[in-house]
Amino acid sequence: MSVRNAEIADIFDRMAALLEIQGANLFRVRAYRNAARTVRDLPRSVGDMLAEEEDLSKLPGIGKDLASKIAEIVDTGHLTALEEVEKEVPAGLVDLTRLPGLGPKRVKILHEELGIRDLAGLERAVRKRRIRELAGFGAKTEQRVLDALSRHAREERRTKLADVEEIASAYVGYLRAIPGVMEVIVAGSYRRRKETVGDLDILVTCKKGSPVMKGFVEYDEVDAVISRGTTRSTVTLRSGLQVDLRVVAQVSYGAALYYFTGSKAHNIAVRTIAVKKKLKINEYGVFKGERRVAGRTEKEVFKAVGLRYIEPELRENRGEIEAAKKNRLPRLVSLSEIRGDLHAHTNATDGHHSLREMAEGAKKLGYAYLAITDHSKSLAIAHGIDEKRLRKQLGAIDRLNAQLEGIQVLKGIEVDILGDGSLDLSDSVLKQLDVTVGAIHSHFGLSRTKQTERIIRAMDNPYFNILAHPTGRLINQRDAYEIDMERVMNAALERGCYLELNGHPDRLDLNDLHCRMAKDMGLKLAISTDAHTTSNLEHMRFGVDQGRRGWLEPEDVLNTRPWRELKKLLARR
Ligand code: DGT
Ligand code: CA
Ligand code: CA
Repeated sequence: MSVRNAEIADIFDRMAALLEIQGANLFRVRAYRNAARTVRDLPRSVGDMLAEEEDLSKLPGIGKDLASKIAEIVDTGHLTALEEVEKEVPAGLVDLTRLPGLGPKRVKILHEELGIRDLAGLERAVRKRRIRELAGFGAKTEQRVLDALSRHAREERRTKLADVEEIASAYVGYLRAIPGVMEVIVAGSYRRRKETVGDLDILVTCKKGSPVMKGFVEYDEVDAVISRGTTRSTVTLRSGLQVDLRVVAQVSYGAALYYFTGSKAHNIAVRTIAVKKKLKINEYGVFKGERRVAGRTEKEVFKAVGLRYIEPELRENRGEIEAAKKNRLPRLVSLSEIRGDLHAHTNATDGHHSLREMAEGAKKLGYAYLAITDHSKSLAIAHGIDEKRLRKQLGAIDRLNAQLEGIQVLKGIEVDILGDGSLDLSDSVLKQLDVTVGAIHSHFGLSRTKQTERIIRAMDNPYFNILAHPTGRLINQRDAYEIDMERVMNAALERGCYLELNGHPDRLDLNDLHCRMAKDMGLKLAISTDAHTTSNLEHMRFGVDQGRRGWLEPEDVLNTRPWRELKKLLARR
């Protein structure tokens, strides 16, 4: 049984959280967190690296001790050190620390004062109104905890797209190797590239007598078989993800793919069109009376109902059907059109790799430019840079650019937007940059009006270019702060500023609807990765997927342009 990098990272994150609740040395806590991030971001499986006898202690943030802990997890599936800590601190408390407003210190108080051990215990305490009695908590905190708990209940069962992707590609690879199997494809929300996925819907075509169903339910990662039939089975995996498999005939492949890609709302709307044309459409094909007129390919299906082909990302019944009828579908942006990345960190702040390594990583992706945008000084936790260190970095960029070929490193910063909307660095240094990315990392709790005005004030600064991760949400982890998005976008338009679509799979911020809103308002977006490692640069594709869900065309995206054009767009009037 192979242990995935994400599982190892989760174990380290759990360890860090429990140690933190315990009040352990912060240095130790940090070490586990950093190791978790390193492992999670590795482009290769740690299991494979160990099998090839690679020295893991050479990885950033991983010493001998952590390397041997990784080896233990790969060998045994668990970590003794974690089990030791779990004897002292209830494991269920980790879930509590993930709720907004509850840090490790507060969780420790909840445990010590009220004997709470897990989410269920927390919920009971909230209902009995016992949280408000605690020193430093109050009725407002209690309400926030209650809100967080109900949100948690709703979101719990949806998994982030990037996590699902790792699981899905392994499963698909395994199914493809079963004798007699022909096509294997994942449909559903996964194919529509939705930011989170409820369950996986895999379609298979195969030769007669192929043992694909048997293979499907006997996969190593399967935890439970929910149902098993000849054409349809459902399992749950160790990760908790549910997977449906459907075996379909080759003549129905396109129709089944179309049907199970959904969305349901899209399907229902198209069925109405079919009915008007006296056609019946289902997962087996498009039928005129008893006769199948289409079904082998998706293109055929669209043609039969009189529509242009609609990309999966658009199939949400958000106007795509009318657009297809009128031949006005957007020509969606694609990854190959991205020419650079406008948000990336180095080890000068909280990134893992050097300036040169990041530049070379971007070059490998075929980019023409990469903006280095490290954190600014007030973000002390990330070792943010002040004017002096930034000037030093600018010199280093000049020297690097003189040496590198085929890639230009742009001078940038991810400058903190302070509580009052001013920027964390002086204009005299911002003036020297190619691009200023501004971001909020504090005062998340301001009112909608105050937060909106704070951001607009930041855009008033003549050197401000791009608002990074505009809502601050972390998927399944932290809600967006409140802002009036339309006002922010209008303010950006008026000032010649832009918004970012952050492609980190935990953020995907803006969401699809906000991207669409920007497009409709004529506001261009930067699709950026916010990379903290060279392999993070590859998150661009998640950003592009999200942008496609928001109907973005190449012209709507800043970084589809060569630098000489982009430069003009960034120059504020
Ligand atoms: P998810 O799993 O919640 O992220 O979202 P989906 O879209 O993958 O939904 P799922 O797994 O329930 O179903 C897969 C697809 O099957 C869905 O996108 C469209 C199709 N489908 C499911 N139920 C219905 C239905 O009642 N009517 C129609 N027309 N299509 C359906
Ligand atoms: Ca699904
Ligand atoms: Ca399903």
